[in-house]
Order: sequence, then structure tokens, then C-alpha cells
Amino acid sequence: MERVGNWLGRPREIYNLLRFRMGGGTTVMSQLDKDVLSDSLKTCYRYLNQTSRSFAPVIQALDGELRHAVCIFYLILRALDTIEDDMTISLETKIPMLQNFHSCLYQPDWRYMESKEKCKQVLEDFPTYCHYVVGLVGISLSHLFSVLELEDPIVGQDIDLANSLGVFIEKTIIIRDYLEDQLAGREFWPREVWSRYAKKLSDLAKPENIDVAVQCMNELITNALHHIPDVLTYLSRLKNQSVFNFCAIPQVMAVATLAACYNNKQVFRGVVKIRKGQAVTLMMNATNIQAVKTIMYQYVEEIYRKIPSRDPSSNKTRQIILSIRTICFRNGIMVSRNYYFPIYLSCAMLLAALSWKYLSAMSEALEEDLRTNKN
Ligand code: D9A
Repeated sequence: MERVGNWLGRPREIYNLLRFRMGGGTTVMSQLDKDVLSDSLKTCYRYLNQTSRSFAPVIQALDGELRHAVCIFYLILRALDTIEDDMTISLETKIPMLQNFHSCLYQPDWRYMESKEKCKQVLEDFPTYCHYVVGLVGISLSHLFSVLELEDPIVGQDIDLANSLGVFIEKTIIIRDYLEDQLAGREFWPREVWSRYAKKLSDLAKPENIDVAVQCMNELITNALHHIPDVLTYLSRLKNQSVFNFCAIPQVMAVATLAACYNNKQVFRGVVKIRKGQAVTLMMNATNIQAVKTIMYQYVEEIYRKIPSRDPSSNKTRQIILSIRTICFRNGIMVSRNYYFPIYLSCAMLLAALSWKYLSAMSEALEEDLRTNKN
């Protein structure tokens, strides 16, 4: 019943989840398109849909030539990422494999089967890694948007802004996946930060260190929030609707994840993920710059309310949130979307939930009755 109660408090999420399940996410590619695709492209899209169930429809909705290019780019990057994250491959094997990966792409039956002992891998140089692994993705995509004339040349030229989009997502994932990465033998948190809180990064997972662990994470989250102004400037320059959705969705997902992690001990004990209904609601709403500003504003406010007065980074956190708030308010007032959710729908859902409970209780009683009568 607690789950039902939890749901009823979020009528818009259930409503969006149902709309999404009923085809909101799958109707983007028309039947005609599917027939026209070559066999190899069909395979690419099949893999794409297997790799990322929620993000694949957004890629498939991209306009014109961009769609296939991004589909293939995305698959290749995910493949590289899978090798990079595989802790059973030693660095001596892994590095040449990554460097020669482009030639493996031309060998249809290339496979890697030699799993070895787990190897520990520590990330030494965070800024360089960020630039090469993630910054370049945003930069190349932006270049592509401009070259295909879907966006103004400035989008492809402004490297710093394009860089921020990838770095913001990557920092968020690194923060959220602390425990998973520790267990797998991967260390991504920057030493210059964690060394001020613990002797070893793995110490943060110890229950007795939970308070400093949370403080360390709050500092990392504060650092990540600094990319939001760049992200908003970048998104405000976009003109093509399909490109806007593609770029905005991962960014609002990231800010929602940061809000869920901020000051949350659970990050060091298990998994913190945003609810499926929340993710779908974000995907459906993040379709214009004003809506994205509203979403960003709501999540940074959630963080603001959670700032502990004695957190070492509290002043910095407040400062960056205040400046994000100013950007979000700059032109015009904001409207909260939840406000428009009709009350009668909430009532209908409540009624449906109660009827469901009642009917299942009735049928259980009936079955029980039948069983006892038989005996
Ligand atoms: C992206 Cl082509 C990524 N990365 C993402 C996804 O978004 C970015 C990898 C390859 C490509 C694109 C992305 C999307 C739109 C615009 C971008 C951009 O720049 C202008 O890249 C910066 O995370 C990976 C990197 C951040 C490392 C680059 C979003 C994504 N979401 C997945 C997350 C998951 O849980 O797997 O892949 C999903 O929703 O399924």
C-alpha cells in the first residue's frame, strides 16, 4: 500500500508513464522508414534499441542525415565504453585494443573472450580524461549539427560550451556510481578532492566515515553544478526541435540525479536512481528552453533546501544555486507544470487504485472460499 500511496502523490508521473508505454516512445520511426533502411542500418537500430531503451527513441527522432550518423556514433562510443569499463582486461591489453578499435569494426566476427582476474584501475588525470572521453563527444556532435546546417555555425564553434554538456553528464555519473565503481575496482573520483576527506577513496564506503563521505560528495556535486550556466547557454542557441530534445534530455536527467544524490547517504550504501516515471516526465517536458530552465530551477531549489548548515561547501553551494536561479528567472516568469494537472484525474486514479485493491481482495477471498469448500 505504501507503493500505491507513493504513486498517488505523483499523478503526472503515472500519467506520463502510461502515455509513454502506449507508444509515445516508439512511434517516432514510421513504417516507411523501416522498409527503406538497409539491412546493416536495421541491425544498427536494433542494437541501439537494446543499448538504451529510453534514449534510443530520442536519437531515432533526429532529423534527416543526423539520425543515422548519431546512431552509429552512439553505438561505437558505447562499445568503446564497454571495453574501457571492463575490469577483467588488463591495461596492457586494453590500451592497444582501444587504440585499434577502429580496425576491429571492419572484422564482422571480432570478439573478445579472454576474461582474466579483476584488475584495479585508477583514474589519474581527471581533466584530461574528461576532455578526451566526454568533451570530444559534445564537441563532435555540435560540429555535426552545424555542418549539416541544422544549427547555426556558433554551436559548432563554441568548444567550451559543447565540452560542458558532456562533462556535466560524466561528472554526475561518476558521483552517482561511487559504490558500483568501488566494487568493480574502478576509481574515478578526483584525488585532489577526496584526499581532503579520507586517506583512501575506498575509506568513504566505511560506515564510520559516512559523514565525511557525504561532505566530499556534496563538494563534488557543487563542482558539477558550475556547468549548468554553460549548458543553458548552449541549449538556448539551438533552433532545431529534434536536436534540442536530444541535447536537453540527458542534461535534465543529470540535474535530477544530482538532486537525488545531494546529501544522501544512500549513495555509499546502494544505488540511487531517478524513478522511471520521473525520467519519462522529464523526457516529455524538456522540449523548449523555458521548460528546461523551469526543470533546472526546481531541482537546484531541491538541493538548496537540503544544504546542511554545517556542510563545508555550503556557502559555495548556495552561491552557485543563486546564480543559476538568476539565469532561470532572467526573461519572464516561470510556470510550474504540475499546477495544471487536473484534480479530477488524481481523483479518478485514487478511485481506480481503491477499486483495484478491493477487487483483488474480493477475488482472493473468493478463491480461498472455493478451496475450503472443495476440501
Ligand atoms: C551522448 Cl553520441 C553520449 N553520452 C550520454 C548520452 O548523451 C550524450 C554518448 C554518445 C553520444 C551522445 C549527448 C547527447 C546529446 C548531446 C550531446 C551529448 O552533446 C552535445 O554528449 C555530450 O550520456 C555519454 C557521454 C556523456 C560520456 C558522452 C545520454 C545517454 N543516456 C543513457 C544513460 C544510461 O543510463 O545509459 O546515453 C540513457 O539514457 O540510456
